[in-house]
Amino acid sequence: MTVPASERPVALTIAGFDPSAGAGVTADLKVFAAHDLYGVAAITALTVQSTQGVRRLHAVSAGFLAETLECLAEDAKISGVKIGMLGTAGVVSVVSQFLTNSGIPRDRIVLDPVVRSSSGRSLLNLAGLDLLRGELLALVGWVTPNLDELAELAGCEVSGRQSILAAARELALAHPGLNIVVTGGHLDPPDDFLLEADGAEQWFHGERIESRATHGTGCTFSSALLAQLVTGSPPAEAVARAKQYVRAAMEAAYPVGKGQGPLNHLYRLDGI
Ligand code: PXL
Repeated sequence: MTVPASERPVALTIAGFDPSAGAGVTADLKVFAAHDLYGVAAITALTVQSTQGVRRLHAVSAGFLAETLECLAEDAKISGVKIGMLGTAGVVSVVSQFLTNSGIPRDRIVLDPVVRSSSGRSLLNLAGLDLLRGELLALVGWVTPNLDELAELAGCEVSGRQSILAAARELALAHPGLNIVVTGGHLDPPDDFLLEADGAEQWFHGERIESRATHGTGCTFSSALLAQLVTGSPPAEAVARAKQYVRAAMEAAYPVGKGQGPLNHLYRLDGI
């Protein structure tokens, strides 16, 4: 589906910068471009990293982020927001304030509750996690935790399918209006679970792909989900299509670097 350029919605990513461009804002902007959206970005933190892992973090000041968000919002109509790595409580607080005043419909705000990089580095401090749970979660319409992140959000152990159901239901009870997608990349098979705000539950079957291109799959899924929501897909269809996109981008990946390589977010441009 091609959206005429004159009608192209603007989507905002609020996330960290990964210089290897597999995760964070750079990945998100590629995902938005692949879905005919115009992407804008507010950076929460700089990282020093490659496909081999995160070496160092540098948080952007809360004031600088607040100015960036204000500057973007007073210029263009923002049709949807994806939120990724936040780093500190100050940043979480700025994002909460921005969402409260933005007028952007809650069902077009997707939070990927990034706690740790796949290489094990902490990307959100404890005070930040507390504020994410206590404040930010109530302002977003969608959250896309993996198993570890679901355990952090619900405050219980999550390992198998039954515990995913229990933790997601617990989280939903505490947050009316929240749609929850648990991404099951670490399950076998890698199925995802959707608990919609109206209580509807559905598993989405996934098949394991043997690939070294796994860097930024969470970022890619959440921004593809937002792109689907902005372009009008209903909840279950948005999840199914975002999952399909991640799979296709992983299957079309080409080698970059010595570690976990990026997905091929722009696979639809191949051969043009
Ligand atoms: O995949 C989590 C993630 C999100 N955002 C940034 C990251 C990472 C993982 O490394 O670097 C900027």
